[in-house]
Amino acid sequence: MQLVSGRCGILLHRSHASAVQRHAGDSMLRFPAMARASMIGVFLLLALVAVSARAQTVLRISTPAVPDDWHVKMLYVFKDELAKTTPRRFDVQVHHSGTLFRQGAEAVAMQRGNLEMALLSMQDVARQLPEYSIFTAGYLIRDPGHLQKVYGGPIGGEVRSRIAEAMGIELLQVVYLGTRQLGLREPRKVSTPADLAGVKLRMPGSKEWLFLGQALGASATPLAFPEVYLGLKTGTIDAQDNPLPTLKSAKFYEVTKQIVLTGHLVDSLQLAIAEKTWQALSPAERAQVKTAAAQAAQFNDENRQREEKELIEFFRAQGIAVTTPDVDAFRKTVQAAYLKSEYAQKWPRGLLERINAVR
Ligand code: KDO
Repeated sequence: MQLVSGRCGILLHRSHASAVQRHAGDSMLRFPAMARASMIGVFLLLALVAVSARAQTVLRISTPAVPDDWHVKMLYVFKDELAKTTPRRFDVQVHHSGTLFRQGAEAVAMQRGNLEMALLSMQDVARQLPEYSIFTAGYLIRDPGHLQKVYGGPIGGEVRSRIAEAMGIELLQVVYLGTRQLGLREPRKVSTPADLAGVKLRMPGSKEWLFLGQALGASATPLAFPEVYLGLKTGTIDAQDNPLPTLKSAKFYEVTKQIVLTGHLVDSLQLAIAEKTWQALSPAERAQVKTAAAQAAQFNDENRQREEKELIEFFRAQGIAVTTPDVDAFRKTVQAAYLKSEYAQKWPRGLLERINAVR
């Protein structure tokens, strides 16, 4: 019985299927050609949307910089540029003020696959590759032009390859941060490093930074960037060091009475991307990302250098004393401190001379 009824079932099923096919064939013939074409068009469009939505790469960029900082504005230039050249391919998300990752935690976050992009300092790099503490040394890079030539030439190429290989982080583009000067909460005569004895000089919280503060003759105190304003206001610190555009954007000038133009570090950051994210891009996409990074850097560098010239007058107009110390005395003391430090022991042989020789 079962076998018979089963056969019946199959027969019924087959005849039903052919009826369905006939019906479908008939209605396809009756369906107007225009409507069919537009249905196919809609399907293709939906498929395209689905594919492009799946292929979109999220690029979260973390920085401690505040919204008014050229670095944050620059990241929007990067985002807009990519949106123009590769529409909908990337979802660039700018996370400023250290809200996504705190200052100094970005490199490890990228290495663990928790972050795609950041603005890294060479101090961050030196924590993992001590030989590159050379790039944290005071009075090494002479000016923004020297900085561009060092990173834009063979030295920069070697550094980027080594960092990509050893850290799994690709440095896309060097960006100027500015030339670091001292900002004091109370006026003081500062001519040579000896005049900074006992001054609680805030530095970012890593030993490479603290060493620079000590080399300047001060009593270096670690403090995170977001706490500097309050530190100056309340007197938990006596001074901080940053370039003039940062004094303006982070409003440190409101709690500063004197700026001492030591010019002790021509500072920069590196717009960096996690190797895993980088390798997942096609060669054409990588070129587009690099071009967007270069345009963002140009926007940043021009604005910062212009502001560095204009801001001295602005600060004076705010009643801040802007003084020039014996820069040669600072240079000699700081350079000597680095040369006899444990850092210099680890610098790649001949690199100091090569950097100095870049003209
Ligand atoms: C700072 O904390 O003083 C510093 O200037 C250090 C830089 O390496 C960089 O992190 C910078 O802060 C931030 O981007 C804020 O400008």
